[in-house]
Amino acid sequence: MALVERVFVLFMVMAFVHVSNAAVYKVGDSAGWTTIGNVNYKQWAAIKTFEVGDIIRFEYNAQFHNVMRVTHAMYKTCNTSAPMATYTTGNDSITITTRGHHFFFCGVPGHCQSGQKVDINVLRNISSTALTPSALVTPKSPSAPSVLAPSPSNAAPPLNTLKGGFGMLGFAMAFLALFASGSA
Ligand SMILES: [Cu+2]
Repeated sequence: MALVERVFVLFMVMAFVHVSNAAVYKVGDSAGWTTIGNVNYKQWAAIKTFEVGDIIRFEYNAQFHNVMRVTHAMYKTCNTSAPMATYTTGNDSITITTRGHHFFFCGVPGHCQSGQKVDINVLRNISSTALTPSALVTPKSPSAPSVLAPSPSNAAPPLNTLKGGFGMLGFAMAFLALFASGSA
């Protein structure tokens, strides 16, 4: 029961954090937006879970690079003839406002072809990100501290106990609802 309760509380906390925190992602991390070092922007984007509201920041030397937002067809062929938007400041923050793919590349000749292109994909199914297997597996450790015996790693015992109480109340009500519907 304590385990289920912990998973429930963890899930609630994750769900809360999930909707309230817009993230800022610097494209290429420390390397930035460049053709130097063969930064794998596809790999960079693949390990991130982008959300609507997130900010994508392109940092680069504006003498040598720029940022163009383009269609999928233009992205695939590195076609710079008709970008949907062009950014040239060297420090461009773009807020993602819709789900789906957002294609960007550098419009300087040859740069897109050499890999300076990135696809920011905001998944259309929100629940797929909240229900990652790791979130359900992590609390199964046998050394997980009990709510009744807070360990030093338990940073806020009163809050934890309070949340545990709410979780217990929720389960009690769910059980009562099940019982009531079953006997009707
Ligand atoms: Cu470039």
